[in-house]
Amino acid sequence: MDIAKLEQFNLTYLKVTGTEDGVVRVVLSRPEKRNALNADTIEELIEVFSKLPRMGARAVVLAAEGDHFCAGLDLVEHHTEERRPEDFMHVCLRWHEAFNKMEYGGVPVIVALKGAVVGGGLELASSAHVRVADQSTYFALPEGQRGLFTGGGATIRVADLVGKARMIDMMLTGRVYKQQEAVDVGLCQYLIDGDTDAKAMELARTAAQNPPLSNFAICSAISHMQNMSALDAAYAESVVAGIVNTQEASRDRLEAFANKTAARVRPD
Ligand code: 1HE
Repeated sequence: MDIAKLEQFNLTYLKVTGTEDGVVRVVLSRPEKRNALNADTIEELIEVFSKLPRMGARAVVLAAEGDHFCAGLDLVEHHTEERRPEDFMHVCLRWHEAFNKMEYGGVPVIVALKGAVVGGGLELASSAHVRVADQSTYFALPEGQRGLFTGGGATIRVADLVGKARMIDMMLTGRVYKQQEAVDVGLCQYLIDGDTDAKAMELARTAAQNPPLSNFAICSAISHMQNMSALDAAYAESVVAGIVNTQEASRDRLEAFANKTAARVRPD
């Protein structure tokens, strides 16, 4: 991808930088407010995640400045704006737009977590394809305690990750998950001792080596198929596989396997 094109973004709450291998870093840059999501940040996420796939990004790392990944909805903005129900419904539609661009955009999004991943911050994290946590990371849905309800897709994505019963418990009681328990219930796929940013970059670079068409299918088709009946999903899978599995980019890889020069799948 052409890294220079990333300069076209005019951003206040995000920083976007590219690397030579097509991995783009998107960094939440409002640490003084614990990266709380105000309306402008959501607009910036929509802008960035709408354009990056068409700009040729091969993978994205979503990271954050400061000690906390994201404190969720900007509660102060929400309080000050005195929104009516229809106002907040429109706020939610913009959140959905941003997070759908991430989940269905066809480019792998790896999120580097730390500290609080709460409320809308967990909705944001659950829209990524891979979640990497460290020992400081904790997950919660404090909506019940705040007199709120999730509005950024948690009822779909967080329920998908942890199941309905756990999500309801998190919202009713403010239960916090962290460390190995967070992995065990499905909130993150990696728990590391070191820097989640470095691990997310490593995973993104690995994913970026797959043919873009394969990644497109992995990072959009699976999500779409989950929304379909089993019968329709099986049909859609055959159509996607028909296209992906006959692509030019897979020929060399298959030939390498056939002539025994390709790496084998080993346990370590
Ligand atoms: C904020 C926010 C925020 C911090 N909106 N400004 N989310 C929550 O219920 C989580 C609310 N936040 C917290 O519980 C804590 O701030 C943290 C555990 C994340 C971090 O604690 P700490 O001690 O490091 O920071 P702090 O002193 O609480 O906050 C530092 C500043 O960030 C302070 O601003 P300041 O101007 O007084 O310095 C805080 O006001 C500000 N800040 N979190 C606005 N969330 C689509 S519906 C989704 C519904 C939800 O997301 S509900 C969950 C909301």
